[in-house]
Amino acid sequence: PQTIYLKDYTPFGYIVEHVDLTFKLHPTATRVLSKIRFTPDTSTSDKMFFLHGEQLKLISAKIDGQEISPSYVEGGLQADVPDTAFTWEAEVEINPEANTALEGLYMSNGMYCTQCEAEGFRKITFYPDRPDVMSVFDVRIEADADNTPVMLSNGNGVSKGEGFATWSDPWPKPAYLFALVAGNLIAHTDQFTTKSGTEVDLAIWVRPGDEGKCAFGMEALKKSMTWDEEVYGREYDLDEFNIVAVDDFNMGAMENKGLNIFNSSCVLASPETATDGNFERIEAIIAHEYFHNWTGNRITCRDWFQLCLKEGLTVFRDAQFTADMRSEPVKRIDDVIALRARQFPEDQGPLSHAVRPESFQEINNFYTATIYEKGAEVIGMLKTLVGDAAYAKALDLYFERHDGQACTIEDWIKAFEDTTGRDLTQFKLWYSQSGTPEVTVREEYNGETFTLHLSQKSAPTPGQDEKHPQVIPVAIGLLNTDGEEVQPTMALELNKAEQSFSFEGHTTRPIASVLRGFSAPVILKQDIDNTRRAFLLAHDTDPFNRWEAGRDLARDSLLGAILEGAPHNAAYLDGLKALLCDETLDPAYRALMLGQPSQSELAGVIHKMGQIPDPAAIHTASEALRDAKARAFADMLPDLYAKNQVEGPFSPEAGPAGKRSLANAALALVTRLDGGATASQQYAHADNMTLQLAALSALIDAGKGASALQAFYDQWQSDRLVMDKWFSLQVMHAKPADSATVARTLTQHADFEMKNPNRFRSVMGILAMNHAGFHHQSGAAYALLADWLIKLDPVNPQTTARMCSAFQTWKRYDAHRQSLIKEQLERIATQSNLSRDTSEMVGRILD
Ligand code: HT7
Ligand code: ZN
Repeated sequence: PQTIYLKDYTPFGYIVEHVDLTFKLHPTATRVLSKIRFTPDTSTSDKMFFLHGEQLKLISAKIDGQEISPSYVEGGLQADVPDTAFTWEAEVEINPEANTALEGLYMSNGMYCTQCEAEGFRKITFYPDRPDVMSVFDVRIEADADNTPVMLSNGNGVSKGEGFATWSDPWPKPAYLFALVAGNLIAHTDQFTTKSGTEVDLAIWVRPGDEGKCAFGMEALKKSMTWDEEVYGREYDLDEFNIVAVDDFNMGAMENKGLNIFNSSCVLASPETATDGNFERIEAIIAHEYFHNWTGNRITCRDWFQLCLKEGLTVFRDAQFTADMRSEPVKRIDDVIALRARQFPEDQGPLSHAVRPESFQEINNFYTATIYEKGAEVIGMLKTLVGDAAYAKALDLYFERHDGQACTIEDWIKAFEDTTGRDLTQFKLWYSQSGTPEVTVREEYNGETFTLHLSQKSAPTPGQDEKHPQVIPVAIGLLNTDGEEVQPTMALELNKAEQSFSFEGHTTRPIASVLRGFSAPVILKQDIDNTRRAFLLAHDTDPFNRWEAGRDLARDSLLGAILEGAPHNAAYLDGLKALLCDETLDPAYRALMLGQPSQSELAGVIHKMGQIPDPAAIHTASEALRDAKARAFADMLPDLYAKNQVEGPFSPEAGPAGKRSLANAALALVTRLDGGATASQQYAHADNMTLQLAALSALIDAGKGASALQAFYDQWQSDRLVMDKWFSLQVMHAKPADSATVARTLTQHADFEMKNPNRFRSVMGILAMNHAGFHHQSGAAYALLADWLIKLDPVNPQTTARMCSAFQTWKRYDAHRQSLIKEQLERIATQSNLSRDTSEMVGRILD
C-alpha cells in the first residue's frame, strides 16, 4: 500500500464553484447524477484533472455537455479539460445494499444512510474528495414514496413532494461533510431561537418505535446551542438542524453540515433502557457533533494530517461543556482515567504517533485517542499557558480570520501568537513529537526556601529516536501541615530538560501538590511515601490531586500485593473510609474514589518498572483489594447504600446520577459480603437501567446471575441497544478461564450479528477488555479474536482495523504470551486480500 506524507501536500488545481447532485435511490442500483462547475485555480500550478472514485460504475461522463471517455487511474479517473471554467457531468451506479463497510452510501435496517468522513464520498460519485476542496451543494433525492417517505440531506429543505425532496446547503463544505438519509422515519421536533433571533427547526429522526427515546437528546442539543453562543459566541447558521439515529455505524456520530448522523447508541435514551453513563455520553456526543459546526465545518482541515485541528479542539470544547453541565472535577477525573486507559498505551507502544502525524497509509486508522484526547490535552495546556482571557481572544481571532477556510495547525498556533505576542515554536513540539513525557520531581527545603527541581524525559517512539524538551505546564499548590493552602494553584512552565522553581518565605516545610488538575498529559515521577499520600488524600484542596493521592495509594497497595505478596495497605483503606463517610463531598466524586486502577493499567505500570506483568496475579490482587474494601467498610456500606437511594421519578441529571453511582459502587462491595441478597432485591425492584444493570452485574459476580440473565433477555430481546448490554455484560464479567468460551458461545447466539458494529464490539471488543480473560495463558481468547477479525475484515475493514489495537500491548507480556499473540497477528497478516486498513494496523503492531 502507498504511504501518504504531510510534506507532499499540494493544493488542487481547480475551484469547485457549485455541485448539483441527483440521487435516484434503489437498494441495489442507485443512480447518482452529478453536475459540477470547475474553474482553474490560477494561484496553483498543478493542472492535472483527477477525480477520486472507488467502486463506482460509470454510466456516462460529459464536459460542457460533450460525452467523454475519461481514463481510469488508481483510485479514480483523469480527463483532459478546458483551461477555462467548465461543467463536469457524470452518472454513476452504486449498490448500497452490498455496502457492508458502512462508508459511502449504504443501507441500515431498510434505511439509506451515508458516511463520508474521511474518504467515503468517492464511493458515491467522482469528485476531488479532499477536505481543502470546499463548495456549495444542491441535492435532489428521488425514491419510492411508500418505503422511503423521508428524504434528508445537508442544509435547508427547499421542496418536497411525492417521491422526491430537494435540499440546498449555502455554506461551502468539503465532501466529507456531505450526508443523505432516506427511509421510513419519525421525527421528534422542537425549535431553537438563536441569540440574533433566527428560528431554527430541530428534529431527531428515528425508526418507528424509537420516538420515545429522543427527548433527552433534544434537550442536550438545545443546551449545546445555548452554551456555544454564551461561551464561544458561536451561533447556528441554518434554518434546520437534523439528527438521525442509525443502527449500523462504524463510530459514535458524524457532524455532517446540518444533518448529524448518530450511532443509535449515542442518541437514543430512556430511563428504562439507558444507564446514567449512557445519558452522560449522549449529552457529550450531541454537544461534540454540534460544536463541530464551527470547529470542523465552518473552519475545516486543509488535509487529514491536520485532523487534530478539528477533533482535539472539539473534544476540548465538549469537555468544557460537560464540566459546566455536570461536575468539573468528576469530568476531569473521568477524562484522565480514559486517557491513561486508551491514549497512554497507544503512545507507549508500536502504534505511537504524533498528534499531527507525518504519514499514513489509511487515514481511518488515525481516528485515535492520540488525535482526539491528547489533541484536546494540548489545547488545555495552551489555555493554561496563555490564560483564560488570551485563550478567548485567540479563539475570536481564529474564527474571524479563518471562517470558510481549510486550515492547518500553523494557522491555529498563529492566532495564539498574534494575540499574545508569544513565540509558540517550542510548544508546537506537542503536535510533532510522539510519546508520553516523564516529569520527575525532587524537593529541597532549607528552612526558608522550598524548591521543586523538575526534569523531563521522553522515551524513543517509532521513527523518533531523539526527543527535545517540551513546554510543560506543571500546576502546583503548597499546603501546610494543617492542610491549608500556603501557595494557591499556579502553573510552572517547564521548558528545559531540568529546571528549578523556588518559593521563598516558608518557615515550615510546605507539602507540595504537583500536577494539579492533571495540567499536562505526562507521567509524574515523585518519590513520596504513603504517609504523605494519605495526607493529600485527606487534605488536598485540589480535587483532582486528592483523588490522585487515593489512586496512587491503591496502585502501590496493588503493586505490593502483585509483586511481593504484601497485604493491602491499611492506611489507604482508613483514609478512603473517612472520605466515603464525608457527606460534604459529591457522591459522584466519592464513587470515583472507591475505584481502583484497572488491570491493564497495572500491567502497563509493571511493564514500565521493567518487570513482566502476570495477568492472573494482577486479577487476583485486584479482586483481593475489593474484598479487603468490603471487609474494611462492612459497618458503613449498608448505610452508604441506603443513603444514596434516589426517591421519585428518574432524572438523568448529575446529582441523582452521582448518588446512583455511589449506591451501585457500595452494592458491588456489599455483594461480596451478602452473596447477592441486596443485589437480588435491587434487580427485582429496579425501574431504570442503571439500577437493573448494576444489580445484574453484581449477581453475575456472585455466581448467581443465570436466572436474572434469562429474565433480562426475555424482557429486552426486542431492543437492540439493551441486548448489546446483555452481550457485553456476560463477557465483561466472565472468569478469566471462561471468557473465551463465554464469548465464543455468544457468537453462536441467534442474536449475534457480525455486520452490526455495536453487536460485534459488544462481544469481541469487550473480550479484549477483560484483561485476565483476554490474556489467559491458554491463548484461547487471542485465537478467538483473530478468527473473528479475519471473518470481519472483508465485511467491514474499518471496524476490524480498529479492533486490532487490542494486540498493541503484546510486548509487555512474557515470552509465551508474546509468541501466542505474534502467531495470531501473523495469521491475520497473511490472509489473502487483507484490507489496507487491517494490513497497516497489523504491520505497525508487529514492527
Ligand atoms: N468526525 C467524525 C469522525 C469519523 C467518523 C464518524 C462515524 C463513522 C466513521 C467516521 N470516520 C471518521 C466523528 C467525530 O469526531 O465527531
Ligand atoms: Zn469529532
